[in-house]
Amino acid sequence: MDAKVETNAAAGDGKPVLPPGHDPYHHLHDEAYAAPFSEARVGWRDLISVAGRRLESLDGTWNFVLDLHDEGLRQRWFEDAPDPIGGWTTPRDYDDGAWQTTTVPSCWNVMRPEWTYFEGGAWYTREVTVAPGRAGERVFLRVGAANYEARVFLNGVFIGSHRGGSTPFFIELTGHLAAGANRLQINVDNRRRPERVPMNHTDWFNYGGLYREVGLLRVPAVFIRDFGVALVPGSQGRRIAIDVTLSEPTSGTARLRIDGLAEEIAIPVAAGVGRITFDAAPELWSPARPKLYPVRLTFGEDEVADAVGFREIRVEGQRILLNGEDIFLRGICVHEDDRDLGKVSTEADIRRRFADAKALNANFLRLSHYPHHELAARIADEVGLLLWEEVPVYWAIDFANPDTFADADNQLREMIRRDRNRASIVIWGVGNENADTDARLAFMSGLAASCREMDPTRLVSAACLINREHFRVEDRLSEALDVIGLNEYFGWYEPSFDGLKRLFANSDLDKPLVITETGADAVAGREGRPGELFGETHQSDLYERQLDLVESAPYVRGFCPWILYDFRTERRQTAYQRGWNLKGLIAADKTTRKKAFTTLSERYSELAQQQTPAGA
Ligand code: GCB
Repeated sequence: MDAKVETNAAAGDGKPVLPPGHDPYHHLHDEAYAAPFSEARVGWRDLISVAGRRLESLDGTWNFVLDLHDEGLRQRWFEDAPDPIGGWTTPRDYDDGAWQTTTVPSCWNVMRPEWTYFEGGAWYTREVTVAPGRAGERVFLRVGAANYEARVFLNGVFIGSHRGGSTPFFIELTGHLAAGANRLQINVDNRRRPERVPMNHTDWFNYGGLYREVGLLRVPAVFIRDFGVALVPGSQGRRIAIDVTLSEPTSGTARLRIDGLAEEIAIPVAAGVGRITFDAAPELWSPARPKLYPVRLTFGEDEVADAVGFREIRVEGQRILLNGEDIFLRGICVHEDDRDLGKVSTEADIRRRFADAKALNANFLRLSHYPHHELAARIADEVGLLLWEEVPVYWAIDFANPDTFADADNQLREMIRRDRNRASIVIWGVGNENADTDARLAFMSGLAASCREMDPTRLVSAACLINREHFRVEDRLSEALDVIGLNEYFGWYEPSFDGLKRLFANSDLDKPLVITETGADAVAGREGRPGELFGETHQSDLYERQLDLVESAPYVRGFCPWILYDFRTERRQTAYQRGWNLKGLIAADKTTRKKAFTTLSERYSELAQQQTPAGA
């Protein structure tokens, strides 16, 4: 038990006495202990563009302990001085000097076999020494992602919290920093809860931890918080819009330079915001020619730099047009999951993902079911792949709960803010397989509206379900979408393909449809007879049948099956699966290709030949 005591010299005997009113047993009976640590919550408005900025890395070794009972919050561990145990006058229940260490970024589930299924709180502690900077400089902590809720403490004081397991957050440290060593503690809680996003039921593994990079960012007193550079929709690639948001409601002039396009463009800024459009004729970005332009933006003492591609994506009737040309999305879904690293994505892993997608002759990836590492879209920009990014509004979200909406909306806006300058991203996904209820319609239409408000340059979609009552593509949400995503598992969960024929025959769409999932489990190396479940033959045959049918429906403008690699999911426990979803075209070793990989790559090669140059 913790007794926060002070030595009261006046007491005369040198023994510690309790401060007035302090009850050392209080925390045993206080079930509202967590409430203060959900305050000071940061969100999408607090994000800062890191484009071209140098982050001082805090990755590497941290002290680490699991905290199943939230004792650290109940007993306020963070307030205790980090004295060695031998010098204590009252007992404590923690001793960060005695903990094991871990490496950030990482997931605790893959650190020790006995922690594989741990869901709860954990503490990360390290010293941070911040060298003095220029006068007026501000220092922010940036966490790339922490699943799911994070609370940050500096020098014994709670300074901010964040929820949402796959988007970055910033907390300002200026004013809390001491000269010399500072003690930084981050409490991360990955408990699944029915009212969170995702909720407690998902078909992927709930990894916990500080699993993306952590660093410090120094910026001047007034800095560029956010900026966007994109083609003006409908301008035929002839006009560019730039918008800038400063950290303060200051006025002045921001200056933009785009090498090879614009020498120096002045952007008047009033009350912290500015927006202009100007004529330009950039070479357009496409998967075939992923042209990027170096962009530099300055305001006062601050500068950001990026490499940006210009392209236009829109729908016209049942078609998807990239730079005005019809495109068929030859896709594949992918999770962030690694047998050894869990949810940690390294640059090498992302590049392998994209190299495998290119080997499939794909031009599109659905980054499911949550925002992936930001590097993914940067690399897709560079190598020429189109992306769908989505938020984990998955299955039975608590759609009637306004706080759940606030959480989902914040995650969506954080994703858009983080990635809106990436040409590769063409679709924002607002959900996956949610039942068509009134509450869900209001919730997800609200998310679609947020997408349009934040970013008028991209398409909005969601992976919908088949309407089984009318057996057709019919979902009230489609009104709010540009592209209808459809998950269907004919040939797997529903053995016959007749349903797919019926579905296509019954459906009459005025928008493009993308098959956002289909597939079958197959144990790598287990050939199986035709029709035999969990065999590679059946998986490969399913791809052939699906593509035959899909290609016959004119409004199907993309095929994005499930999934590139086998991935961990504890809800699958047959003799074949044992905690893994085996619908990958490649096994969990990320090397062994199943037969269906070749099948799809051949079919995509044929489709690519029919494609206009932009989508090739
Ligand atoms: C789905 C889900 C996806 C699952 C997949 C499956 O419809 O969207 O998250 O993993 O099916 O394998 O059943």
